[in-house]
Amino acid sequence: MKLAMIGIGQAGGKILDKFLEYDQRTGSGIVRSAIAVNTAKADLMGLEKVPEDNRVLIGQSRVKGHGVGADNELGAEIAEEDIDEIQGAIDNIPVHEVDAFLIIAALGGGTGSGGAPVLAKHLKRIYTEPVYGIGVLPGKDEGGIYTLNAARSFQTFVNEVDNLLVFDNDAWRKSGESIQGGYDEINEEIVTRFGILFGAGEVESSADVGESVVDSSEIINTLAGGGVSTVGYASESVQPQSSGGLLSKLRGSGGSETEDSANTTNRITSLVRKAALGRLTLPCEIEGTERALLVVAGPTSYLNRKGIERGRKWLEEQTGSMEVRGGDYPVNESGQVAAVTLLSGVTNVPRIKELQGKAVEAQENIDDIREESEAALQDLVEDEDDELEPLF
Ligand SMILES: Nc1nc2c(ncn2[C@@H]2O[C@H](COP(=O)(O)OP(=O)(O)OP(=O)(O)O)[C@@H](O)[C@H]2O)c(=O)[nH]1
Ligand SMILES: [Mg+2]
Repeated sequence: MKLAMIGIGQAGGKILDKFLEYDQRTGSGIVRSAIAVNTAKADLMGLEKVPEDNRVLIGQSRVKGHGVGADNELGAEIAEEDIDEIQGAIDNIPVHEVDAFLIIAALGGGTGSGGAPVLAKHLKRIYTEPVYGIGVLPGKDEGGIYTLNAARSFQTFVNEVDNLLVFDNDAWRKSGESIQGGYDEINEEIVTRFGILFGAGEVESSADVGESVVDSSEIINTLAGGGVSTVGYASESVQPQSSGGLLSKLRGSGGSETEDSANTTNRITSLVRKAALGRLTLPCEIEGTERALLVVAGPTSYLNRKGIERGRKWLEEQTGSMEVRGGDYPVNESGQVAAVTLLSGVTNVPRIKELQGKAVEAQENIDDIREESEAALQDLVEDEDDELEPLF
């Protein structure tokens, strides 16, 4: 499906940049438009793929292009004050050609955390297209303010969007790596998962003969109803399909019958299990999921219908959901078969509960620290009063 993507804050912008790179590399055609919004000028200048005209600096009169320093209340205020500047950039994109908006932000900082919910609310008021969010949670070691920001932003953001797709940095942390290198890899993981998911609805019907190609409306219906979503992924290397070449002649027609065997069926079933039971973008219990979508991507000859149907049924059993859709995403030039499982409306997410508990703690600590420092200041002033006469 075609998306108007808006990255807000530093992480939001970087992930947006990666989506553009992915789109150019794979020809997936999911990014119809890309807009980056930030209070920090340097972050906007550091982007590589987002067109310069689509980079919007907000809050200049308040923070002079230096960011909001993890103050997400200020981030939200600035986004509200400068919403017309953001809308100005959106006015230049062909909204009638997009299937949905996708707002990308990290929830632990200030600009994205505060601004993303404000922007979602604004877009919902103006447009009829669905508005989705990708929200990135901070690592557990990042400290109280990030936790508090993320918990507050999460609560607001999830209510403003049609669906919040969550990625938890904490579950994807790799030890012994520089933060920068780490984020680069993490962003690649984010883009691969969501790229295949949204790319599935973008196959030109004449290009490939998928037997049950996923349509944009199936993605939209799976996300409809709101709540929080998580995505699973697993892939396996295969021989790319050389259409009409010698290899495909030897194998047969290169059509969907070629690899059709118990073997292919089993391979796909295993891949689906690996995707759903492996590391999800937001780890959670898959039982209790409201709706799900299974996408199997790769060369047509490997997209075995029986395997996909078995995988879909298995997902139905595991999630207990009556609404599990499934289909294929033919990518003949690919050297991989991949299964992507979108679990929408998940309910049992320990990380979110923990985040909210920690945030309440952090909130209380911050209040205590404030009260203590007010009292300390009072003491200080009073002590001085005892010994010194004021000058005036
Ligand atoms: N996945 C991912 N997370 C990132 C990246 N950069 C920063 N983060 C996370 O994002 C959070 C900070 O959000 P940023 O996007 O840097 O903050 P911001 O929205 O620019 O807000 P301010 O800098 O406070 O104005 C932290 O929790 C980091 O873990 C990135 O490239 N990828
Ligand atoms: Mg920043």
